[in-house]
This record gives sequence, structure tokens and C-alpha cells, in this order.
Amino acid sequence: MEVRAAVAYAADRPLVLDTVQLDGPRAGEVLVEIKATGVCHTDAFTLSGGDPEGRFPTILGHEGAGVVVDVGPGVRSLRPGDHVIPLYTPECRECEYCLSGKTNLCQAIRATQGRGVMPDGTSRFSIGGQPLYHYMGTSTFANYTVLPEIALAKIREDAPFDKVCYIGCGVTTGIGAVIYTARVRAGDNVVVFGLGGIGLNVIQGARMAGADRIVGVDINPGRRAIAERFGMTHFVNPREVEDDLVPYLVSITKGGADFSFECIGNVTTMRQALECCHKGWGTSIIIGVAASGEEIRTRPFQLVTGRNWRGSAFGGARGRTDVPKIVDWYMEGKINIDDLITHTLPLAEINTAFDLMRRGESIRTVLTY
Ligand code: NAD
Ligand code: AHE
Ligand code: ZN
Repeated sequence: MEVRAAVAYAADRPLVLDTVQLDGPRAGEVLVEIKATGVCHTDAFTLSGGDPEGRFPTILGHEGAGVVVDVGPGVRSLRPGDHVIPLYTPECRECEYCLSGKTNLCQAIRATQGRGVMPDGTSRFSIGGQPLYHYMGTSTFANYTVLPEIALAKIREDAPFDKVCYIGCGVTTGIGAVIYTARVRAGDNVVVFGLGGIGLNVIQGARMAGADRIVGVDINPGRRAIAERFGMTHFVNPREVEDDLVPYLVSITKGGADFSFECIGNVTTMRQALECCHKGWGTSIIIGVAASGEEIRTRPFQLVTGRNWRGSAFGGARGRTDVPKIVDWYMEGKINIDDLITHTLPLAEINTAFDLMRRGESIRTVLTY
């Protein structure tokens, strides 16, 4: 079939709205009509050319929501009409990783996903007979896409697509990092570096967990008001701190953070996030994605003296199990998504969505189809 897609033909170039060819679902695959998608910083990161797994030409996008249109042979858990959220971290419930109970990083299709193809090694998208790469197994910047069954969470039908698409990445990544990865407890002190589409969800998760001090760090003063609305108790603009940032954060958190979260993707702030943690037990969680070739540094003594460095992908959430629950939390008013979606635009204005993010003017832009 012919579908409408924003194609990334090359790194660091604007996306081009084009009509592309999409083949139907093969065994174990599902055709989904995408109704809405968020634009995450990771899409911009890959488009910039900084992602070692970035391949072009491709159809980016990984924060979508839509409706099942058709299923391939062998698909049992979904049928046409089901409402779904695509999962860049699938959940097969059969691989060693899923069965371990220790991680959400299902590996069933990770290798082909990283190469921009479906599990059988081919692409469903093409233009003029030339294949286009899939992205993160989702490619939600198209009004129809094909995904493996294990990469779809079935959600309730009364949930609005243009809001719950954000659960496909940012909401789950931020809230999940707090409750699934860190397991923040009531009374903990938390520091959040980067108050964008992810960091504000970390703030929201920390408030839900009953954290005491929730310190937000951002160079954009415009983030203060919204972060306070979501539960931040102290704002720190590093450009306004006269002495070193780390001791300042240690003092605000009464000896150091029980948990810190890096939501920027900058290796300097990753080091600061570790070093502002409490001696003896503080844990820093890296969420931000750093560019190809970057490495983190610290004095090993920071770890010898009891600080811990960890990471979190998709908030540690098991997609098919946890995403429908997070949709319920939204529908029950337990989490706020609406106020983080600062812009809603048609797909045709996708390049504006990237510009708004780069200029720090949006938290999340949602594109509708
Ligand atoms: P965003 O652009 O919306 O937010 C980034 C924020 O960081 C902005 O508010 C910006 O002002 C602030 N910032 C930039 N440089 C800073 C500095 N030096 N000091 C303090 N603040 C600074 O981005 P986002 O969508 O929230 O994504 C954040 C990061 O998380 C990105 O690296 C993205 O790729 C990554 N991410 C990771 C996962 C995961 O599963 N691990 C999921 C989604 C996004
Ligand atoms: N492809 C990059 C890494 C990108 C990355 O870390 N992706 C996160 C999700 S970011 C969503 O906005 C993730 O889930 N990583 C785990 C995984 O298996 O990809 C690279 O460096 O190669
Ligand atoms: Zn994302």
C-alpha cells in the first residue's frame, strides 16, 4: 500500500514528506495505522548523525499510538481494531532476558532492530523500489507501519491517541526510571539533570514515590515553572551557581542525593550526577543518550566510597505488561501528560517540531495524522 511518511534521507537534513510503499505484515507481524506520535530528543539525536546505529534513508519515530489494521500469520494476541502503542523495547516473554525477571531488555529482535530491518532481515518500506530502513523497530513518522507482534502493547480504547502516544517513550522512560529502575522510596532526596520531556517525567515519578527534596538542574530558566508544577522543590541553574555545582547539590540534598537521574545525554553532567550522590549508598541513573565516541569518567574512589552508577532504558518497563497500566494511570488522573504536550502539529509540520525542541521552546510536540 502507499503510505505518507516523513523520510530522513540523510543525516542532518530536514525530513521530507513523501509517499512511500509499505508491504503487508508477514508471519508474526502487525500492520498499524499510526494516529499520533511524539517527537523525542532521541529522534533528533539519530537524525543528527550521532547515533552509531543510525542508518539512512530511514523513517524515524518511536513514540506512537494507533490501531491494528491487519495481522500476519501466527499473530494471536492482537486483531484488527485493537488500540496499541508501539514498543521499541519489545517483550517476547520467552527469551533469556525476559525470563530472567532481572531486566526489561528483551533481546528477541534486538539485532535486526539495530540494523533497521524486520526480524526476517528485510524492510517493509521502500520508495521507487529502493528499501528504506525501519527505526527502533517502530518508524512512527508514517501513517501506517509494520511491527512484530511482540513490539505492541494493547491499550484501552477510550485513551486519546494524541496524549498516550507519549507513553510510548518519554512518560514511561521518566516515571519508570524512578519506580522500576531506582525504586525511589518516600523520603528520598532526588536530583534530576535536564528538565525536558524525560526529566519532567522523572520529577513527576519522584513526587508519586513520595520523595522529599526533588532538585531540578537545567540551563534553561524557562523550565523552572513547569518543573515546580510537577513536584520540583529546588531549581538549580548551573550558570548561576558561583562555586562548583557538585558541592552545592550535595548541600541542598543534605549530604548527597539518594538518587540522581541524568536526562540530558552529556558526559560532563553524567559525572556531576554521579558525584552529587550520597556517599555510601547514592545511586545515579543514566537515561540520557550520549553521542557516538563519548565516554564517562570519574575517580574510581567515587565508587569505592559507595556511590553506584546505573542506567535505564525505557524506564525499566516491560512494555506489554507495564504500558497498559501506565495508560490506566493517565486515564484515572494519577499522572499528568497533557501539560507536558506543549505543541500539537500535523505530520506535515514535523521539521517545525524538531526546531522547537532544538530551541528549547517545546517540552513535547505531538504530531497528528
Ligand atoms: P529534551 O531536549 O526535551 O530535554 C533536555 C533538557 O536538558 C533541556 O531542558 C535542556 O535545557 C537541558 N540541558 C541541556 N544541556 C544541559 C546542561 N549542560 N546542563 C543542564 N541542563 C541541560 O530531551 P528529552 O526528550 O527529555 O531527552 C533527554 C535525553 O534522554 C536525551 O539524551 C534522549 O536521547 C534520552 N532518552 C533516553 C531514553 C532511555 O530509554 N534511556 C528514552 C528517551 C530519551
Ligand atoms: N542506538 C544507540 C543507543 C540509543 C539508546 O540508548 N536508546 C535507548 C532508548 S532512547 C529512546 O528515546 C535504549 O532503549 N537503549 C537500549 C537498546 O537496547 O537500544 C547506540 O549508542 O547505538
Ligand atoms: Zn524516546
